Amino acid sequence: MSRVCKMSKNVREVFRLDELKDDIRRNMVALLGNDPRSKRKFSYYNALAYSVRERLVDLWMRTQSDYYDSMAKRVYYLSMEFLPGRFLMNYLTNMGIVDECREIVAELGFSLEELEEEEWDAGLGNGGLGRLASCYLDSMVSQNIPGYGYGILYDYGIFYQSIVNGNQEERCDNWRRHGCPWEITRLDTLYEVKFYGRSETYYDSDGNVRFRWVDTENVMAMPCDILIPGYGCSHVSNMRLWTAQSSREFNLSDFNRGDYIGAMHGKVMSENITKVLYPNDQFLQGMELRLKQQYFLVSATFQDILRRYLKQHTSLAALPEAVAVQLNDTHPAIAIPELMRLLMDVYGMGWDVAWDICTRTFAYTNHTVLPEALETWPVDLLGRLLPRHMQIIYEINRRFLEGVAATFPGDTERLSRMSVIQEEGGQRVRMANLAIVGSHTVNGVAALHSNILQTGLFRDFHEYYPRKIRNVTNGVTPRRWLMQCNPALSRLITQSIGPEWCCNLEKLRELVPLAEDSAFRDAWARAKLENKRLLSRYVLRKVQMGINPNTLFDMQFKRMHEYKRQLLNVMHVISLFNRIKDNPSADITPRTVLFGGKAAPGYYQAKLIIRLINEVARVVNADADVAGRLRVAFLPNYCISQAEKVVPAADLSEQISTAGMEASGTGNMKFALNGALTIGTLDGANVEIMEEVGAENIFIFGLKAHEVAEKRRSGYNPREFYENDAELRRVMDMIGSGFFSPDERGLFSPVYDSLMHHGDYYMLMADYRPYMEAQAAVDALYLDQDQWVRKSILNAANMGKFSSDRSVMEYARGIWHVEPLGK
Ligand code: NBY
Repeated sequence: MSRVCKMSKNVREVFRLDELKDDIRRNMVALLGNDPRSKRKFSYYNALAYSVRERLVDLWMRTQSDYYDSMAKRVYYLSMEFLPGRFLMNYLTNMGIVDECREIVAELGFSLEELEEEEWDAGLGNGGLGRLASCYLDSMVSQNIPGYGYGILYDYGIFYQSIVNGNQEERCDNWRRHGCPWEITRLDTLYEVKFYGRSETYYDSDGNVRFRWVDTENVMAMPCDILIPGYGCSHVSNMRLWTAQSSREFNLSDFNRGDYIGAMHGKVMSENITKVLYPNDQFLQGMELRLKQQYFLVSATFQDILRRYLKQHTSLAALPEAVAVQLNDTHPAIAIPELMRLLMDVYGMGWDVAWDICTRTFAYTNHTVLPEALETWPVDLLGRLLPRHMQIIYEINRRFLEGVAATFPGDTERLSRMSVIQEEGGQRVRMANLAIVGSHTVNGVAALHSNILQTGLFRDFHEYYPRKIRNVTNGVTPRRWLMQCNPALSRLITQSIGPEWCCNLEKLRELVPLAEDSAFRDAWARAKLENKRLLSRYVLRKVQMGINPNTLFDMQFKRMHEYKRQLLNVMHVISLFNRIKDNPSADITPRTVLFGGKAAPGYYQAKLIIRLINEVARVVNADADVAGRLRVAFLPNYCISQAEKVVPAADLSEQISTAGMEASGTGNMKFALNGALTIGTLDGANVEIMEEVGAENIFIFGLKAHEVAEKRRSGYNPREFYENDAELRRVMDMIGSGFFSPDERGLFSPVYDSLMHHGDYYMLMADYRPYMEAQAAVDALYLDQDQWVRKSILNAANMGKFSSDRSVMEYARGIWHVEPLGK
């Protein structure tokens, strides 16, 4: 904190703000080849971006030599996904120069906001898992934890979603088409990544049997760095993203046979590895290209890690003292056999020494218990692409099962459950089992989820390794998710309790007494209203629909998935519609219900629910009786920059997943931090949010995780709810009979059938009535604005725990065993 404060005092000097305007003009000419007299916003955005970036390069190099000189233990956060969103405002915020920059940009004839809008989101992830990785990078560097993010520079990020006739359509996200000023490409650093070939045995000079991986097809990995400035910029780190380049000697034999085009084809194909992000969340598609992407990340990253390590060490024996590797889910778990291969085949170690180093280096974070999301790879596929790794995995498993068998003699069922190789239905490698066996620590992402891991999904492992599976509750960075996205509320908070909250979110507790101060409540309500006005303008621009900022803004923004139950929300909307139609003069709380979220392109049911939302919106918004009381909209292309507009404007945050299925959720944290009240189930981190804000300040409803499990065991009958609840029956019949799809009556039958005929796996029918009652309590409270605003303040005030600074420090102390540098 002291360095932060010092920096902000002389920020003009440190960042040479007096020269910024000239630098922008200079970069317009020198870097972009543009005439500075042109008024193109995009050129000015770029020139500003380069001028901001160049101010950080020095600090970055200084940070790196700090790490080097102190021989600090480094943390490597390996993730197939990062969702940083836009960089410009994040850099300015963390540099503490937003206001200064606004003035300078104004002198050039622009508003900072309009230049901000010129930037494309870096959408290199699907959802929560990728965004968490980006929040953690911000928190690591802000707290002087020496860490790096390692990932893939996809040419095409998460698809751009548009809505055409109510349906989701996907367009490719060519986010770097116009260049990306934040990237620092290392054209001179290339690592070779091998695929295919075979594992060969030979004898070394001492007569020992050794293995080498030969006849491979090679692809080159080139790094591209994006700087990650910490808050106050006392440290600047980077994420290193890999891009695939064909190797020059690719398919030499084809060249030699004179097949020039054939050889070129191979070169071009090899560059496909980093072309596109797989757009699935919570679902595994066992594609060879995906496994190639995973190994590509892992192989290039470990060459880089070992190169850096060996600059300062002569032996790899001390690797776990100098390096901590966090696996963001199992997607990079092939790193475990890869490190074994490097230690044994390249550096000549024996198995036991190598295994000890390996298991002291890795830790694994699990983000899901959904069976369809647990990675398994066919042994055939893995063995063909990575033959030496397959051998090593078999050996890891053989030794592991020997240990289990010794502890639980005769328990063959247990052995087959715990085996890294799944035998039934064709041999497959269970990546979660591999990750648990090869890591020293495994963590879930919220208390409830970690508990489910210990007692459910990973129960056998918890019995075998009683201290391995732990919890680290997720968090979000208050820099982006309050300070940057919500200037109105941030200003008010800083005026009232000072600026320290953004690096010490627990400080928000000082707002608690202010909830009783009516002048403060008025100011709070004004800030929220201002945000709602801004969002209304955005909605008008995006979907040509006017919404009234004085209505209750009810929001559900997240990936579309049946377990997240957007459909339950729709069922509430339809019920409200019916109530208004039945009694047009009824006194009801006016609501605007907004949805946003992408469906995986192959997920039929999720796409149908998007269509349903849009058809319900069409009917509701066109109805004269309903006008002014209920409006519904689906905002296309939910992404980080849209979230920054949506989150600050929410009154009500919908967190209504089937209990036991949402590992944590992080949207729930962002909304509450910005003063939204939560309506939710006791799932994921909602449980802890309730503990923090108090049961009286949150709307909890529905089955609990253990009740869901019991109902599944004892036989759940959704029809019972249909038969006993007339209002529910009417809603279901409207969906099933084509009320919302008059031109295609059977359109929504699959939605109806999933609840009525296919067992309602996510138990919407059971939770409908409790949800309706919780929503009625929301309506009643909203009519009492004074009480509502009080609770809104208390929500934000009690969110200190959910800062990613806290999460990262828990990882640092409990898992990585690193201390902040210079403290
Ligand atoms: O990770 C999410 C969880 O659903 C959420 O509850 C949690 O808060 C968040 C951060 O811990 N998981 C998630 O976002 N998962 C993915 O995006 C994802 C992406 C790809 C694949 C699987 C899951 N994949 O198999 O390719």
